[in-house]
Amino acid sequence: MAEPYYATTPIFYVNAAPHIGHAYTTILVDVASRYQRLAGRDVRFLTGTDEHGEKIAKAAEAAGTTPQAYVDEVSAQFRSAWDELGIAYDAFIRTTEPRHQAVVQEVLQRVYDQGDIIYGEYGGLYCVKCERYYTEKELEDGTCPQHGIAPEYRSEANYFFRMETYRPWLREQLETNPDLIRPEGYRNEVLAMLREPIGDLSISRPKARVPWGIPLPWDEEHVTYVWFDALLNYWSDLVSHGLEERYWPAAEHFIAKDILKPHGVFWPTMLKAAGLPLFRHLNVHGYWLVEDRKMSKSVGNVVRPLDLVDRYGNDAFRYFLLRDMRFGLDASFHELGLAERVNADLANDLGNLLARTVGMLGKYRGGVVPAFGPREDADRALQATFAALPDAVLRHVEALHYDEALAAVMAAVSEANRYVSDRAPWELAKEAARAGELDTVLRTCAEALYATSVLLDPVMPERMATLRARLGVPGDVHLDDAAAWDRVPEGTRVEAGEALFPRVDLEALKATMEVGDGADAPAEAVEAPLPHKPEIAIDDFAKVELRVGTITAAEDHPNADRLWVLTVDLGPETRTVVSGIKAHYTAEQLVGTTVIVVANLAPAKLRGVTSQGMILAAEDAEGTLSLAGLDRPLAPGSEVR
Ligand code: ME8
Repeated sequence: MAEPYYATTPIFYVNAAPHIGHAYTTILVDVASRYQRLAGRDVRFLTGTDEHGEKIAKAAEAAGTTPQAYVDEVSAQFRSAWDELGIAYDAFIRTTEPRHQAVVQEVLQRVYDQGDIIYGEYGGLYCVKCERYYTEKELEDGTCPQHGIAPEYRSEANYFFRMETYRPWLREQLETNPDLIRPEGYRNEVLAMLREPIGDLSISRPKARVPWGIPLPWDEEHVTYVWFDALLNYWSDLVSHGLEERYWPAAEHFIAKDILKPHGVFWPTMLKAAGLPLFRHLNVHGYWLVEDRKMSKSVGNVVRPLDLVDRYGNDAFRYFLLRDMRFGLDASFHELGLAERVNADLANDLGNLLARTVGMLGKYRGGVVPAFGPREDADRALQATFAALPDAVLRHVEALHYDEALAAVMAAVSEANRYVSDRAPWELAKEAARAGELDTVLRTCAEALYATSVLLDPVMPERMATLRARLGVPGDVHLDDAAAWDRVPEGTRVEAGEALFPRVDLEALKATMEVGDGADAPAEAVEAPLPHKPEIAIDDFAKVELRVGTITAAEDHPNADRLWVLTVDLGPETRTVVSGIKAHYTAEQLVGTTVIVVANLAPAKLRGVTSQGMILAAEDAEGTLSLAGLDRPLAPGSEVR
């Protein structure tokens, strides 16, 4: 039987519609699952929604509806967003489902019966958005590090899970199994948390205050809704289908760093107390930042995934997210970066290989794939590059290096493009005696494209299926097909068509961004980057001759009120420079001032007076002008370098 693989996303809170961060984790797990399916493993992919609690109840109240009606609606929004993003999950769990609640109650009772849940009074600083207490030390400037808001002091009689008891055990687990939490930086963070007492975990609230939760089986006056409810989803879904033995040992959790403590500390200790084995890995990624800030509704920088899908297509969007984030680190989202990535990798490199291959097959072989002719070293070298990729890609994916997996495939696509240029099939086509070689080149290109379509299938399932259909070989694929080099057999008819990934018009995009930046920039938006001119080489800059000058006279321009006609002493020479700074400087202010002059500017007539150079000045956003000068006196004519 195929080796099992069980991958999970966090279950998302239903107090807001999904944004690019939720989409990222879910796409990531979709891609991870699809690679494992492609490699023949027995995959189960679970996602879902976290529906209980105080903030959900408040959101429902604000929406003027009941909690149940509210969570039904928002949970459905998540599901339909995942459908649009091509997420092939196997199971979707909602914490309000009876099948989940039954498992939570069963586990709670077990842990309670063995004495690991106690009743007590607790006072502390509570962040309602995180639904947990914080220690003073965890706060940043007195605020919750996730939400930047001050937690409120709360004191309540609740039930507590005796988490502290399991601290030594958990440290030992992390030491003997260094891979359990990865990348390593997050494992170290958890180890640091475990150096000091972790306290006991509050797991219930009085029903009278917060009814929206799961009743404790031994005390109907209290409900659980916090982490004891949410984390158990990973287990309850399996139990409700009788699949726990098959999949639990292969559990791979994917989360972002915001919920590291609940997953790295609460969850393993809960599992231990419940007598259950640990998951296989906790995989922790960084944040998508928008213009270097965390996304938030109040800043107004929330990026909606479906808007981007509308503009760029789902597969291109998925590709970008995985290619441009290094797992574990934060990444900054910018739409221009997305557009540039789509153009460079997909429209240019991959699009070019497809257009060339189909074009040449049409032109030289009537659109029909030939058998291989004689093969040379160059043909074998390209085949060898692709043959190594299925293993390499799977290794990268299993090590969470998604960006490197995609970079490796795209490097092979670039190599295929270079191969076409080097083998110059258009030259081979001129000589009848080289028809066999031409066959080899055309067939090699078709196989390279097919292999690419398999290797990128988990990331871009829809477009890669279209690519295979264009090559005349639709149908299911396995990762090994990428190395087979015989999947586009002789006689297959290829089809030309529209570009798989249309090129994005970057200039038009930049123009809309400029308009957009002014019109809907949120009040606290970060400043736009400088509008840089195109980069120049040092040699270009060296062409500009800048010299120190002293203004010796400033006269009115005969034909223009806003211009001064300046006489500038450059040492051995005197120049006349017409300058538009009259609104900023009087003649008295100017005469005797040291300035920087562009000395080799071609002379130009300005309203009838010839100007022999230009003086440099800076202007700020408010329109205040300041002449560029020197911080100590130098002789006129000295060169500025
Ligand atoms: O915490 N960048 O739900 P949640 C990347 N219900 N990923 C991001 C992100 C960003 N800027 N913002 C959010 C909860 N995410 C609990 C989880 S699990 C048993 C209970 C993703 O709706 C990322 O996966 O706040 C993060 O961990 C998750 O959304 C938090 O989702």
